[in-house]
Amino acid sequence: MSEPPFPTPRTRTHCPYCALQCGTLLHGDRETGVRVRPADFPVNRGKLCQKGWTAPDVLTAADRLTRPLSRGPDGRLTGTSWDTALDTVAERIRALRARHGPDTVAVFGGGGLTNEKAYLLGKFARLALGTSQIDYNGRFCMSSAATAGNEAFGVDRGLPFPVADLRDARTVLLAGANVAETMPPLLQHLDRAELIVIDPRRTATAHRATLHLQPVPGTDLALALGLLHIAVVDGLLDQDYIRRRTHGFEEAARRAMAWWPERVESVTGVPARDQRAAVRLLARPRNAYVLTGRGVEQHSQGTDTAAGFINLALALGLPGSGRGGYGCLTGQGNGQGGREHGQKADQLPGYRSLTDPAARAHVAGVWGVAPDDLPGPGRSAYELLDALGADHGPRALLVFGSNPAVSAPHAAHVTERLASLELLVVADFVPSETARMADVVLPVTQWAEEEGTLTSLEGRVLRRRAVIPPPAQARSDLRVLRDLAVRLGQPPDRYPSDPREVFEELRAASRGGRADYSGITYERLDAGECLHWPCPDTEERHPGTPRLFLDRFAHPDGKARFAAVDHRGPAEDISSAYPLHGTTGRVLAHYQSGAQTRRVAELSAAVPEPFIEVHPDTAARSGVVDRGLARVTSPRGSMTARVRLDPTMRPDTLFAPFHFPGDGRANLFTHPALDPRSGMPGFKVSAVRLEPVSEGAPGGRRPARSPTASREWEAPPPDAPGESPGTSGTSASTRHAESPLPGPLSGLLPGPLSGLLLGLPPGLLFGLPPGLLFGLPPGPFLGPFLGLPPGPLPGLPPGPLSGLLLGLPPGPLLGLPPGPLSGPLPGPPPDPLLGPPPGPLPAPPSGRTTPLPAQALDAMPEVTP
Ligand SMILES: Nc1nc2c(c(=O)[nH]1)N[C@H]1C(S)=C(S)[C@@H](COP(=O)(O)OP(=O)(O)OC[C@H]3O[C@@H](n4cnc5c(=O)[nH]c(N)nc54)[C@H](O)[C@@H]3O)O[C@H]1N2
Ligand SMILES: Nc1nc2c(c(=O)[nH]1)N[C@H]1C(S)=C(S)[C@@H](COP(=O)(O)OP(=O)(O)OC[C@H]3O[C@@H](n4cnc5c(=O)[nH]c(N)nc54)[C@H](O)[C@@H]3O)O[C@H]1N2
Ligand code: SF4
Ligand SMILES: [Mo]
Repeated sequence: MSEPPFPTPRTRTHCPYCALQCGTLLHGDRETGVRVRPADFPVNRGKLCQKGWTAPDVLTAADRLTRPLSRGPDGRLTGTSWDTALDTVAERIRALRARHGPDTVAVFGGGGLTNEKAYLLGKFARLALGTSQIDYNGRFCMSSAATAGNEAFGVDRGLPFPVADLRDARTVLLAGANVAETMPPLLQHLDRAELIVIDPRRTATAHRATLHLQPVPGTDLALALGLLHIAVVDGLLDQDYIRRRTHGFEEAARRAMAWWPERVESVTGVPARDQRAAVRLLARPRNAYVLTGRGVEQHSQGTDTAAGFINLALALGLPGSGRGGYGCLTGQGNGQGGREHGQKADQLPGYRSLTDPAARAHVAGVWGVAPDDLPGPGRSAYELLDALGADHGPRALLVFGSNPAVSAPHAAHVTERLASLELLVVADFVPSETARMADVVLPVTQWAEEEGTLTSLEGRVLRRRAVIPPPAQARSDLRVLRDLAVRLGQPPDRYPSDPREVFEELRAASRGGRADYSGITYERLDAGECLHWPCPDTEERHPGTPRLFLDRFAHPDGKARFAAVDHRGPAEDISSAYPLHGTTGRVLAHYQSGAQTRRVAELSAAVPEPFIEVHPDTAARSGVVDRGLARVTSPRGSMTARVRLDPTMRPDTLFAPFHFPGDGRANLFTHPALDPRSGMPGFKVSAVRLEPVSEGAPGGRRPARSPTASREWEAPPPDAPGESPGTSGTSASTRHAESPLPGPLSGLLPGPLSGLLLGLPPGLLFGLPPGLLFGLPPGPFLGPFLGLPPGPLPGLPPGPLSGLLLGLPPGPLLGLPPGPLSGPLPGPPPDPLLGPPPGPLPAPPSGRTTPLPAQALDAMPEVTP
């Protein structure tokens, strides 16, 4: 790999975090620190969110991994040399394989890896390890929408149109997406449209909406069916489009006929009049977009739910019309490219299927092996984690780019499975909770220290560029894979460690596949070309495909497919023992498992600890108080965190972010029930109860130790002498599990919003005694209504409940700016609707100076190494 320029002028690259991949300009060096500016890139147009601004802080995290670590016979992780670390890993892999066969070694990848890394990881697993056991965290993220998209359109590209097209939308339906916190710069493209937001919580995004539908978690499919029902009955279909461009409408519509608005209201709690209003807003302009996020997808019926929303979009004639469409908001930095190049259990590069003989032959040809040398499909992510250390499951796991000890569902079980492994290897740049459990930890380079490509949520391939050299001992993931492969007897030239060389190979491997990158080169990208896949290598330079489906869908007959779906509800319903719906998601300040953002002072100060967001009445009924410690318990386990009261919450629902470790892990209560077709876990709904925890109680003050914990994590001093761990290995029993990080429950107040609300008796807000709303057992809200004809409903219809919530005037409480919860954008918020930031802007992070005016940005020379 060519040396990155050092010190550099300004280097044009992209934010390391989410799939929006905001354009940034970096400059600086290791001594003075890296500074970031937003670039005038089409998706972010000169804006960054709080995470983007502070991303350089992770480069210099105090506990950055700077040398390989290996667990010695005493159970401690200590510094070692690369040779020793890699020799140890290779030797133990060989020994395990000799005893148990190739599938005993598993690989877990991530949607944050560059295209080059994701590609090489898949190749490494299939050839160097010969294992079928590879999957990645995108299974937790994109798999349901991807499955639904492939079935409907014949191809899955999150947004089949550029983000900037949204500016011309008149209506945008955001189903289960909180973009104001998860992709704030995207809001700039939505400020002209009327927004419909479907979310059980009144999020910062819902605040901006013309219409907020606030369903019971896990009932979105019923809602989607209901919206289709209304479109049919009210004559709002695009009949001509349905006839010309689709198949399967009749069957889909037949099922929707059973979902009349009042029945939908009884199941979802969304008033019939709001359902009608939503369809009218969507159908009226014929320039509307239906976008789904994790809120509707992360369910055990997530694929069908995404399909339900695609059905609605098709019925209104939107996808491929050039003036509207359907899209899924892909999440991770390379969530799109990460699902195309072969780190998924059933997949080969170019979005090819591992079971398709022609695909196997093509990729085997590029790799110089026989098709039969490629293993078949393996387990999906949770199934893989669940099988670790079990009788027929893998005994070794290599993790690249994920922190499943925090982010996987049923986390206590997953942690136990990780602890039962004979060999756990984690490549990371920070000591994540998963890395702390490893036998060998490999320190790798970060975004601003490496070259590569990522594919953003709009299918555009982007260049990541190095601005500073990595710490002396850190190696790129590509180099690590190559070094390991060679030790496992592979020819070195099969594993190039130069990203450009890997990309050249990826081009060939993807040629002719659904995600065809063969016409894309580093040269074209570096020249500033805007290239969306598919971009085949044609004689005349192919311009890429910003908009898919304009003439035809990707099925052989060119037509889209309606899906025949029906609502079945979540895997687990509420009961008297677990009377609340527990849902999970994100806050602006933190990213995913928090491994990176919890290490950034500004972000950590914004949201220092986990919390449980709940309606004041629900809190009162549960005996918990604002800022008090409470426990959320499901049949799987409990998380502990402080309570935040929020009168806009559904009283039957609580919310917890999943960004925190230890006892504050929301995933201690989540359900591992998987969508049968995508393997997506139902992160977004579990049956739970809420209870107070006394401050002195075990687990009350600090996160409880995991049962397998044996030792504290002890970061070896960076210059500690290397210590040979030997190759005898450590038995699983001496490996420690995740050790507590400082601070999750350190007694800091959860934030200004709850403080503001504190002290208001619940009655004041709603003028109703809690009993009136809650005295009823949870049953009548759901089951009994299914299948009832429209008309007077027995028991208490949920209408009034949701009506009350939705009908609340946006008074002082609802009108509160989302800032305190979500953290302000640097600079004025993009829309006055959001209100001014709550106070002075947080101090800029160490490496950042005052943003430059836009003209200064234009003047910055671009560096293309
Ligand atoms: N700040 C921040 N931004 C991120 C990330 C991050 O970790 N932090 N991660 C990135 C990644 S990988 C992803 S996948 C995206 C995710 O982006 P989003 O999908 O926007 O994020 P979530 O907060 O997981 O879920 C969105 C909303 O779903 C709602 N929800 C919960 N249950 C239900 C339900 O049953 N039905 C409906 N309709 N809604 C429900 C939640 O209340 C939440 O507001 O964000 C990306 N951007
Ligand atoms: N309860 C609940 N759980 C959830 C979700 C939810 O909404 N609710 N959302 C799910 C979703 S959508 C997602 S995407 C997952 C994400 O959850 P995780 O897979 O845990 O994602 P991260 O926290 O981003 O973990 C990435 C890890 O890899 C490291 N890393 C980053 N880049 C690289 C790289 O290039 N190379 C290497 N070797 N390491 C790298 C980071 O430092 C970090 O430790 O969480 C899922 N879990
Ligand atoms: S929205 Fe924030 S996290 Fe996502 S790419 Fe932009 S700056 Fe980064
Ligand atoms: Mo995600």
